[in-house]
Amino acid sequence: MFDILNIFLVVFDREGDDGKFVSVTVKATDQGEPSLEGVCSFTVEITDVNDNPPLFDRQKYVENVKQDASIGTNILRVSASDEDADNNGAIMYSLSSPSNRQDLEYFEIQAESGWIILKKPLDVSNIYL
Ligand SMILES: [Ca+2]
Ligand SMILES: [Ca+2]
Repeated sequence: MFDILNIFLVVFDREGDDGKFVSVTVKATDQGEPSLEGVCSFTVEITDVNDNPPLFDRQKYVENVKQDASIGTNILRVSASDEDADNNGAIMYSLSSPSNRQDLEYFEIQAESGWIILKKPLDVSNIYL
């Protein structure tokens, strides 16, 4: 005689309350009178999927830079974190400016550290107000 096997479908959240490991106890019960039982347990390690985007510690960074700042000046450092593991949580920084591509000419960013560095002199004579 077989018991009906109930299967519960759950979605594990590795970065949430579930944690990296899930442990379950299995119980075997005989049909004797009185019935006896034995138990064992098994543990499943939840491997990571890339379900978290990098999050910056701020929505917007603002920094003052002197007009005569020299090329190579460290302007500011951005920082993002990602809860996923290994490559899923490894962050590379890059710059983009969809609205004004010329702005990109002034700066470069170190892909791993997040430091933004002055690449071209800031020439106020090019700024028309
Ligand atoms: Ca994940
Ligand atoms: Ca991620």
